Amino acid sequence: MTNSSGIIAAEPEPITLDWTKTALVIIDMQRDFMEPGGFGETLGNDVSQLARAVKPIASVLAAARASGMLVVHTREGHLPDLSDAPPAKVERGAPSLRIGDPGPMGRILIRGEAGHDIIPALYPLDSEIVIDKPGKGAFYATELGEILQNYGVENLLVCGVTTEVCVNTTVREGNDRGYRCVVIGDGCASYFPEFHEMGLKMIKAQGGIFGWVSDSAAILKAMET
Ligand code: C5J
Repeated sequence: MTNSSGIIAAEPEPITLDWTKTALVIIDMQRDFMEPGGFGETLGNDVSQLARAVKPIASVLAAARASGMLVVHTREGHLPDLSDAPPAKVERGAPSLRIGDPGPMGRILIRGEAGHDIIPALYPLDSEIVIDKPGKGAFYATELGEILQNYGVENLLVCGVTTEVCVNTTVREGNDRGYRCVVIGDGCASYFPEFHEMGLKMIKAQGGIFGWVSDSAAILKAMET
């Protein structure tokens, strides 16, 4: 282990990461998912379920900023003309408002609208990377892979919402691209607590088939040392 690395208590087993080759990836902590009146609520979800992830993420984000770790924020959303929103995504289900419809925080899940923005508690610094993604995975139709390659990143600390949708999809994409993905379990949340639980289990099962699962306290401890 070098001075720039740390051992993280994780499941299925501890993992040593070189911090200089690690990025913190915060998935979709947007008002559209976190607050009443946004995309998440239009689908019939109880958005208060997601609030529990904010403090753990804020603590790791503060440590990452203090240490100079690369920080990446993602936002799910679409262009105002919906040219990057497949009809199959827009038309499905029976939401109270559809993607692109006007809502209390602007047009639902549209880039540039208030609801599309990241919540104030986790707002990106100007120096941090913000990836706008049209899909659930952060690698699909974005520049994320190229940016991580340019920075020499090999490991991802992943957190955000929701556990079983955009966090899981991104971890699966990252795993297939060769990244060691360590999910910060208490820094993730779902509208469905049972999906959160199973979403984490799916990642760490079978010897860590998609990655590792840790928590904010363990990450902070490893970063201190
Ligand atoms: C969803 C996401 N749940 N960020 N998006 O539609 O997980």
